[in-house]
Amino acid sequence: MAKEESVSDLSRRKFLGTSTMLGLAGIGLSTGLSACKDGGAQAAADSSAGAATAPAHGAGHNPHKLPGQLDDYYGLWSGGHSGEMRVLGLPSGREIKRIPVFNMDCMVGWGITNESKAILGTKPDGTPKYMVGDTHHVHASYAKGTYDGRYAWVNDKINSRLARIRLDTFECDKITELPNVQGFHGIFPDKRDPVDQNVDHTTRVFCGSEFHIPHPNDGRDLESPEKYGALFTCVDAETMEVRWQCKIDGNMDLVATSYDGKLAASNQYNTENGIHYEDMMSAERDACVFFNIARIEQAVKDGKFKTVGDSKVPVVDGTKAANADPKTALTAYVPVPKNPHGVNASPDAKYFICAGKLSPTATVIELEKVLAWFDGKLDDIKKTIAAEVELGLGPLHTAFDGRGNAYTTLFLDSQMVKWNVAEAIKFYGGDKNAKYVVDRLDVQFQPGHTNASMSETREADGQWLAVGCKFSKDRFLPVGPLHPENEQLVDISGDKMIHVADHPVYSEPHDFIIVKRDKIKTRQVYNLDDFPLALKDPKESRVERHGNKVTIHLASQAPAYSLREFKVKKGDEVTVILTNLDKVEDLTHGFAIPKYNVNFIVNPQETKSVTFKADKPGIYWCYCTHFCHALHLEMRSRLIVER
Ligand code: K7E
Ligand code: CUA
Ligand code: CA
Repeated sequence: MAKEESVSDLSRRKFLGTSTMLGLAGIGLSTGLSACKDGGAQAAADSSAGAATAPAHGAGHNPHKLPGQLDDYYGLWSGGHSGEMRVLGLPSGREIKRIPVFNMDCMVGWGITNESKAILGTKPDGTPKYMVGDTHHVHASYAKGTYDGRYAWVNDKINSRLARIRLDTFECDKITELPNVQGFHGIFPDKRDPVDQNVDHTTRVFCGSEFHIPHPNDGRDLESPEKYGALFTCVDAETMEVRWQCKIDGNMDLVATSYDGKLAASNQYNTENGIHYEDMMSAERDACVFFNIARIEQAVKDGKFKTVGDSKVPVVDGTKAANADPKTALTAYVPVPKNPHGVNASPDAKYFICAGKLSPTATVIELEKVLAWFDGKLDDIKKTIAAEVELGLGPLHTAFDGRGNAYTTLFLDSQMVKWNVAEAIKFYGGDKNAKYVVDRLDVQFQPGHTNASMSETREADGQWLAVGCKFSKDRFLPVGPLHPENEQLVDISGDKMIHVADHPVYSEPHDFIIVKRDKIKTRQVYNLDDFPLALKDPKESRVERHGNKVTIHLASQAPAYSLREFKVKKGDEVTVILTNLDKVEDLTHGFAIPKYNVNFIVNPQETKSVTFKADKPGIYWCYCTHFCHALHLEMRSRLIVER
């Protein structure tokens, strides 16, 4: 820490004189989280070298980090249809890591090594089952209402898969394909066990599905809407096995969970259960569906379920018609304006906020009242609505600052609106003097998701807001027809929102979370014992043959592989098992074989393997792809394939 302090002291002195040179419009006057001051006029004068849009409301906190200075937050970002997840440092916006998940990555060897293929799943010929993915929502595991740094999860909308990322290594360790659903979109982990209230950490992950499909989807019932359905899926957070599914009316968009663990919620559209585009938008209101998790699990225990097709997963009936009696209902349908999009739980644990999308409103639903309805103590489900207020055009997603304010993206208005939830409730209750809109900020352009630092936890700290703008237009150097998205950073520590930075990102992040850095403890070197195939001593390096199956046991130690050459015969099935015996942090080696589609890295004390058919006789220099040593370029072995 001492090192960092001195860097930031240095920054305080230096920044006063160099703010314009840094080209960071209007943010030069204050440094660090503790030094915010209202420098509006001075900032405007200093911003001649800055961006086209100067901050509207003064200086704001400085998001810039000096060389060697660490960020304050991890940003866990979805990578959209790149299929990956990304890690940014915030507030600087520096990209620290890309985590291959549903995509192939020839740097890491994801989709190439046997270990990654085992996670991805393979076809009978050994190739990955799917090669594409579309990640939207990243959420992390909880304990005591805040992040516990164990896992993050991300969905694949294309192939309905849920992936888990270990937050000690920032690598994907499990992928589960959900049965009988399509358009798996919203996900959210529970925040404590809904059944055993003594367990105060994440136990399950809930998954909504957007597209109706026939049950089973085997070509039989193509045009009969009554055979179609959408299933809400519960996955075990530890085993990653699917525990149960719940059939509901309509399509599910985003998912949120309550802090008491009892309820999950999903915004629903297409109440009409239409299977053609035009049939999906006739009803005036859709719903936010609440799932009573304990009751669903009891129904599963009691055998009150069906199964669909070949799947053995229990499917309970959560449709509206089957759940009219609150005392036994598994689900509650709270009516909201039609085609809602995001649903977010407020950090005070009291409210769920549904963004209207087609309606210019947000609906505030009170958790206590929903629980009261399930207990039969509320005669009308509509009484769960604490407020429904107008915000602007195209509300999509909402973040919180922990001080009672919500921040909602207005896609069509290209704006962030900051509004006060308590005032909105007063206004809705008839107090027309209640001013619930606190501030508006134009963003560039058309925001989808937004999130604030620690916003989805009891520790929402109201420091930073990131806005995922879908269009960057002319905000960055032109690079041809494809534009980057624009992640904008906003200082929300004061009354006014202050836009402080733009960051181009490769298409196309959706949701992200901003996690205080001390919540995450990484391991920087692997443990050799965690890998059954590890070669513990370079002296054990060898070539083993069983029929035409050949296994190469190999180690890397800078700057050499333990075998200088290895011989196989044409037609052999060759498995190379490579252990990186270097123990030093940041000493990664690579292993590439020309013409054989092999490339992957091994981190310190890690073991990985690849299997390929030696179908091309000749000499192939296997070489280290990852710069590791002054003799990195010399680090190679000769693969000899005899004819
Ligand atoms: Cu609004 Cu997939 Cu969360 Cu995109 S979704 S923005
Ligand atoms: Cu080993 Cu480069
Ligand atoms: Ca775009």
